[in-house]
Amino acid sequence: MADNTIEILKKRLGDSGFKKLSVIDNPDLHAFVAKYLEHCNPARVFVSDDSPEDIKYIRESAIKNGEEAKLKIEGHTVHFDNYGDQGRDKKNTGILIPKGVEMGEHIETKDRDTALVDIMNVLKDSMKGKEAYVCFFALGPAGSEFSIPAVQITDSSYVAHSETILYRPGYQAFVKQGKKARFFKFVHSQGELDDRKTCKNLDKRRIFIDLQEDIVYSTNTQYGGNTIGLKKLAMRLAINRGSKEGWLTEHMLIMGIHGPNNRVTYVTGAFPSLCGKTSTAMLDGETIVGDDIAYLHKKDGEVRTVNVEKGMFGIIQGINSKDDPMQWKALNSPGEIICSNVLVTEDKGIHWIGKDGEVPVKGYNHSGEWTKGKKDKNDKEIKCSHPNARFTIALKQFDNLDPKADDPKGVVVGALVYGGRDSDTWVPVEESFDWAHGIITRGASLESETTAATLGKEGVREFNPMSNIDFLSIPIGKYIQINLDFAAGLKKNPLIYSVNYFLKDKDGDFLNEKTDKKVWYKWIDLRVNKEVNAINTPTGRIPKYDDLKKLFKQVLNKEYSKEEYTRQFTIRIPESLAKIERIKTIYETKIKDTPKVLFDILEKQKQRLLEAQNKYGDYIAPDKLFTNKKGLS
Ligand code: OXD
Ligand code: MN
Repeated sequence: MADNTIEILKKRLGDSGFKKLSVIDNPDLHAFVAKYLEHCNPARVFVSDDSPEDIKYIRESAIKNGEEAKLKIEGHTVHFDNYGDQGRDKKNTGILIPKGVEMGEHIETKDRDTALVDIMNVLKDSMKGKEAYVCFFALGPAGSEFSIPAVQITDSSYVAHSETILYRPGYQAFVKQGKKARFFKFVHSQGELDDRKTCKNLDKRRIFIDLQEDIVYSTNTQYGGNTIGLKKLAMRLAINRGSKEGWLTEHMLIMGIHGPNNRVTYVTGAFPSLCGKTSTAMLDGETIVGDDIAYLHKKDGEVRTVNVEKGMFGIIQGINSKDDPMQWKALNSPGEIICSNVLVTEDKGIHWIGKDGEVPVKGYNHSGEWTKGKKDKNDKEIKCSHPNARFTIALKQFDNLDPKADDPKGVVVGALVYGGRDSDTWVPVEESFDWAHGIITRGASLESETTAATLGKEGVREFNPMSNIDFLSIPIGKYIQINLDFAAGLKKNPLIYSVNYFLKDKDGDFLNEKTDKKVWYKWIDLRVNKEVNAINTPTGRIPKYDDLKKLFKQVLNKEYSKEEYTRQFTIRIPESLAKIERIKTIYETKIKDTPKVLFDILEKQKQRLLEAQNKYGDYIAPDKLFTNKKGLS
């Protein structure tokens, strides 16, 4: 350790903290911690070595500091973010880039030199009078080649507490790896707090990602998506690192589908927010490995994946006893859970939009004291909870945790799934012809319709390739090329699917029940294991009626009629052609580095659709395509 680093650390950390940090033989780490503690100037510093006492200290500090309050159920606490700080702040989140580097118009960037001066100004003395926490985590399972060590400095006990639930401990990995650790670094300060312990200066929010130093800065915000460094902030660093090393960081769930004879087929799934990602990962009868972020590596000709996290920062809106039995059970049982931006009632119970039972008439929520019908200063009704209210919970609290969730080797990926909110184009489930076709026509063409809950106007299609657009730290064209190249050298490519849980009929009614998705995944398992044929369509391969009829009976004990099948799986030519045009235009006009193959694959799909339209008309029932064995793959 350099002399002045030792001096600063001794002064800032006290004996116990200094000892914990000195055990790690990594001068870069020491210099980083010293630099930001000196600059942010907290009154005290707590260094966690992941011992049960240290974790307990962090948890209790959150209550003592008033960032969390205890709820009626043992182990449950509530946290509030200031009004208007309940979501990812896209505008003030930026990748820092040196002059001359371009990321393209979909990626928010800031000039690196200017932003670093700015952030250092905002961070100066930002922790004054407060305690800072220095915590170590691993992004990925212990002892795994996939895993990346990470250090977080924060003055928020809520952030530190959340991370102990969501991420695996990392202190031992730092000790073991010493100088060799290639770690990510996070500095967060909530800045000044009001008397509700929420951020006072939201106008000074900054979330800056410095790819050059692998550091993310976050200030004047508390919402988890902006502050929990290891979540979406680390994702940007990891996408960038993976792009140089030949592996992928994806916004994907990982789940085990349980097929015949105790077989388990692992699939990953990418869905934009509020499109059924967590409910898919939590399908009953299947097992969960992760619900949000996956690292994918190639190993011995196979694709393997791990969950970067060990917990869930789940959306609580809509969780009810019928549709989400496992989450419902956890939310009603003792155990460690942080609920954020929900309604707290007088008896310290909680309520949220879509919970079973009557909405209480009053309580306390993200807007302060709340009564039914309360309006904000824009005359907008404030619901009992925020639509993006969350709960933070360790996956081990669920009965459906997959036994391989912590396997350092990861799990073998049988299929990748892409899904968005799409009322009129994609059929409920469809297989791509091959890897490149899947990456381009599913992943790179992913769109999702906005919901009333999240944005002003409902039903507007947003382009969101791989559901990763908000987290990219490399230009989109390059990202797509890396996805395409990923299949090189594989012995067996995972299959690629699209799913659509939101298809509607002409009257605007959903064509599927929420639970139907169980069947789509069982069919995917059968396909990956080559146990059923599928019908070739111009856009991919769809299930045969007889196979689905059997699965609906087996899985849901439901009689699935031919009429339902035909309505759901009709190929919609005008809508499919319109989608190709929309996607092509975006890549042609807005993305400078689009790989040429994207246009070739879309053009071929267009030609197949036009040919089919000529032959069969605008709407093609599956039966027309499946008249003999020739239509099968
Ligand atoms: C999340 C998100 O919080 O994608 O996972 O917004
Ligand atoms: Mn997410």
